[in-house]
Amino acid sequence: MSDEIAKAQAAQPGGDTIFGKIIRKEIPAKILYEDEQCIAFHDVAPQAPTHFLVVPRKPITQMSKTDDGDAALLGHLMLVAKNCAEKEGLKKGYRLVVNEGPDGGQSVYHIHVHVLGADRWAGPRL
Ligand code: TR5
Repeated sequence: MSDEIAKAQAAQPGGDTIFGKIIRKEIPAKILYEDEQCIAFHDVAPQAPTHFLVVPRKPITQMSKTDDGDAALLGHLMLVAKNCAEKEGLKKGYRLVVNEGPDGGQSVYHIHVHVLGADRWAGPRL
């Protein structure tokens, strides 16, 4: 089993996460952008030449726990992802990914949008 899959299978929802510590500036991160609703920072283990995360300050654990009241926040995360991708110079495109639960490969239970640019696997996909 790959390290990433093992981490995802072992991860448990609930409690504070490493992203809470980054949001509170208790541990460092390469921050690209922040506002009153969210923060964007580079992934510590990039899966593409450009790989950053957009994370809401609200500690929603995962996509399956969102509801209609989160619609504006979720939309905001997407727009911040787009704006940061432009600032990072991803002119030829990028992927936005949200992993959900053990089978979705989620390892950190604080919802986040991955932004992957200049992905060597980019191309037609589902
Ligand atoms: O697997 P999911 O979708 O939950 O994504 C979690 C992501 O968080 C992975 O891509 C990790 O590489 C990333 N991650 C994990 C840590 C971390 C991080 N990104 C930035 N800074 C991090 N720190 C300081 N510590 C981590 N454990």
